[in-house]
Amino acid sequence: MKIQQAYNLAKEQYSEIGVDTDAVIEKLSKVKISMHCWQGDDVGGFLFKDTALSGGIQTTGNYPGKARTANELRQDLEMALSLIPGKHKLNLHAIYADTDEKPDLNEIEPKHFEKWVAWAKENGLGLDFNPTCFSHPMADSGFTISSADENVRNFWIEHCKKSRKIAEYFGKELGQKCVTNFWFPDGYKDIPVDREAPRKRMMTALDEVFAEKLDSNYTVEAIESKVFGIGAESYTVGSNEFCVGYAVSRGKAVCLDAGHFHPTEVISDKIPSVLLFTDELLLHVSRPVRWDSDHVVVLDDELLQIAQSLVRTGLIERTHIGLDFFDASINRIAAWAIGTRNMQKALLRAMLEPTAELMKIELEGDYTSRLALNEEYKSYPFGAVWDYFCEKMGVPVREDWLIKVKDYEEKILNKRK
Ligand code: RNT
Ligand code: ZN
Repeated sequence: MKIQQAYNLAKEQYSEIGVDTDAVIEKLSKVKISMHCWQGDDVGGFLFKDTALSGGIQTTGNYPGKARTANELRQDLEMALSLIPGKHKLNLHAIYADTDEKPDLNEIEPKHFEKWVAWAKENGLGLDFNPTCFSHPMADSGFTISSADENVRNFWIEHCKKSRKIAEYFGKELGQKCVTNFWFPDGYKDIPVDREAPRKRMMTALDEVFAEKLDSNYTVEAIESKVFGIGAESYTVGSNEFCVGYAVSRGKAVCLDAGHFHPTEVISDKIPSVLLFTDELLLHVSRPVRWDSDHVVVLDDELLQIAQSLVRTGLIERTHIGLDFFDASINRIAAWAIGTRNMQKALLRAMLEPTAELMKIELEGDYTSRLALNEEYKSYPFGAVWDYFCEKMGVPVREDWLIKVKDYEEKILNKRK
């Protein structure tokens, strides 16, 4: 009752600035977030049990209860999804194949992912996909698809080709586009002599990967840039310029990861530029703290600005919102719930803004009003709308979700020894 009353007051207040909260709620309920499976087990996967995480990314922490099998991961995902309003997508990496066979990465096939598809159908979820070009002996040199060694290069080309088939299978089975993200950790720890050759090799290799045309009703393919990784501090083959150039010239999408740029560069400002030159965009919403640390997404200024860039001019229609963080120092289900709910909260706040009015003021050059109003709108009662949205969607309101996570931790996670 209190939630309804608070909502009614908020609705009235927003209507005074021309915002229809019911319409906003309807719109928000349709936005799918692609939740990344790898928060559930610290980017381990199930194909190679004893391989360390490589590729210049790191999880730190040893919080108890990490999922050890695909069944456990699905159980945890169901728990997390029950705390998040709406129907979403799950983003799988190739190493999460769920099979008794032991295929290497260049041998994976749709059949190794059948259980995921069945589960996605049962739960009304979409699936996205990623080839896993790290945590494998063939990536030990620090190079994969751009390696100077033809054997290594071909292994990864084959893995990427196989991954495309799996993505197409997901798209067809689930009747919605599967977004496939191609990220390669390739780079040098120290200063290279030749900065061009690895990029040429990556370009040629990608052209081979993408040679077969796939039905765009079922898949969209993105390539993700990066500025540096641990152990590849001096040079990254798939730089921003490389990836944007490749995507624009080949009709692919770019994946912008919030942690893959210099610390004062923000992706909220890149979204509208990139989408002038590509049809679609993929985001890896993450939170870099001093480096690409992949902290859990919080409701900070940059998250709000990302949401504003998507909502204000309708770019959300051409953007796939994925999450990319992995924190092993806290309850992993809580991490999913916090990050995903925050992404939704940011979108809600952006949707609750009288954008047309603000744009008019800006065009008229009244920057005093622009600043004044933007600041005043920050304290409008968005929380009341969020609470009402959660209640309406049948998920816990406010911090009530935490009780459920604690309970699950005690009953399920703490028993995983
Ligand atoms: C690494 C990239 C990449 C990975 C995932 C696991 O820096 O952000 O997206 O985090 O593929
Ligand atoms: Zn990423």
